[in-house]
Amino acid sequence: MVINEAEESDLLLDILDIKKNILKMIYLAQSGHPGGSLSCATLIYLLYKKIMKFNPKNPKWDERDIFILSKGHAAPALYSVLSKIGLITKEELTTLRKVNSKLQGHPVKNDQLGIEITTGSLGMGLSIGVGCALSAKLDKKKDKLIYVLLGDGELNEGSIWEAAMAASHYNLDNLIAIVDRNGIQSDGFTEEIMGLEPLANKWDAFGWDVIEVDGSNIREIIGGFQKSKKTIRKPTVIISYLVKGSDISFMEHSSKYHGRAPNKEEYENAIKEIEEIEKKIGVS
Ligand SMILES: Cc1ncc(C[n+]2csc(CCOP(=O)(O)OP(=O)(O)O)c2C)c(N)n1
Repeated sequence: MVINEAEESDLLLDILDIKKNILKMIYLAQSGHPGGSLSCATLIYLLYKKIMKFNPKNPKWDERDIFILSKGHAAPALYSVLSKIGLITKEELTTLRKVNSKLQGHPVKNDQLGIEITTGSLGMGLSIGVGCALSAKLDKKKDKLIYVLLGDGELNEGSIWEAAMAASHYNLDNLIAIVDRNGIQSDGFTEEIMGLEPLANKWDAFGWDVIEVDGSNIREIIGGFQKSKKTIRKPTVIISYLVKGSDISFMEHSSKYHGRAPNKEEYENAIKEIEEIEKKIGVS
């Protein structure tokens, strides 16, 4: 699948719109996780828009691929993408974290909205993904793929590595883990808190096929996902190098906005920064 320049611009503009909604939701709620939502927005959107078998008109379609947001605190990114593809209304987005809202701070399974799995307690998603992948194999659903998005800080959880062992033991080539390698967790840099490097070698040693991509490059991400579909008898991990708080200068490369909502001035400045990028790409 080759994308031309016009399509690339359209995708970039969609992603910027998704980022504006992430900021708006968290600003209105005055609570949430902007940094890690902004870093992974591109990955989630490309999965739904270009990669996964998924029909927004029938989110319960039995043959669909499954997306599990293991780093559940990035729920605003998932909700904004689901809104972009028509499953969540813009009004609903403004209810983030409100009492009785379907859009809680971490995803709660909801078949109508396309939210596959309840997550938020880090370290669970890959084990759930192993279960879904095994189940698809048992059901002889050869083309059903399971995608699990993990944070790099989340890799501190021992259960991730138990699941990693199981996935290669069972030759789960229908399981694709994606690591949001933004290098920062709640309170600082991953390499200072619990070093992960050499991360690619670790996954390789656990029996996984490893693909590394520049997560700011749409073509590279799509290429990585396409390559992952060709892996045989092994699970695949895509380590995606990303920027925490990406596209907002004062949020980038910092843990300050890991779990802190922007105030009014910060919110307005963040939106202005995105509008500037939109102008450069050529939004009318
Ligand atoms: C089991 C568990 N422990 C602690 C937390 C609190 N927590 C939420 S986000 C986070 C840091 C996650 O870092 P990372 O995976 O790198 O996320 P990202 O930078 O991609 O947002 C922590 C410790 C949690 N949600 N679950």
